[in-house]
Amino acid sequence: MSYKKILTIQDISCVGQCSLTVALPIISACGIETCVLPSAVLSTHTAGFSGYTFTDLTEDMPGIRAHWEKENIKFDAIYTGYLGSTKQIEYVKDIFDSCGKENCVKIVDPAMADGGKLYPGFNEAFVAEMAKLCASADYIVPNITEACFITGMEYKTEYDRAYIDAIIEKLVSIGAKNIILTGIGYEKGKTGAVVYENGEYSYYEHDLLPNSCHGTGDIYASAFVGALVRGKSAYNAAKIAADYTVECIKATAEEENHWYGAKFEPVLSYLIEAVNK
Ligand code: PXL
Repeated sequence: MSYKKILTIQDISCVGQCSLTVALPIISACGIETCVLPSAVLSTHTAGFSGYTFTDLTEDMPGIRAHWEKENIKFDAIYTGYLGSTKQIEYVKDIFDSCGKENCVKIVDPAMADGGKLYPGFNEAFVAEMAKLCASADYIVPNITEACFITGMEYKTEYDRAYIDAIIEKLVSIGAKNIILTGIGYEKGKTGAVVYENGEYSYYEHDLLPNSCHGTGDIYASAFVGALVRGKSAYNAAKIAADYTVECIKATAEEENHWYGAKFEPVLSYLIEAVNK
């Protein structure tokens, strides 16, 4: 097995099982050296807690990038998640341009919205910059809400294949290359991911569990990145990530009040086995 080194750029929510506290253990479990660049430090995530602290680390980013350049530190892949400011997206583009090895794979999860709404603190200017970042990535992992904000399409909770195909086409027209559109269900009780890779569509469907929990988007994206960087196709990586996320949600359902995140740790062995197959 070739040993790969990835950089992931997203916030540290000290409590809340999301972003870096999820990406670091999950990608490491996939057997990949995982380097981090925290975009911000929050006491908790912003979905359901109130009064959280937020320290923006945007201005640390150019110095960190310059130091890595001086040390000739380069990555096989770069994966971005929740970013703290519009300016930060510009700095991430500089990192894409100067910190990747040849053929570095860039994956962007435009983590900024869910359930038809932007997360607190984001606005249209942020969405516009994020759309540009998506255009410079090799793979993007939006949920349907994020895809609608990026493309300007109407957000719907009930839809058909033509609507989803139109979203994918619009994403491609703004420069997206390979797309994993998550949370797509065409039938009651089902959900799944539409995978658009090298111009071909595929769809992985699975059961929609009755309990949803916060943070599953980050778990999904991190597991997808881990499997992809371990050499799986986008479809197989999307399938592994979906099956693992389902295991996490099932594990979380065992306790009534675990609302702020998903219990991804007790089922990590499931993911490790899948990526090593
Ligand atoms: O799970 C995405 C995410 C990441 N980081 C922070 C968040 C959220 C979603 O609410 O608030 C700080």
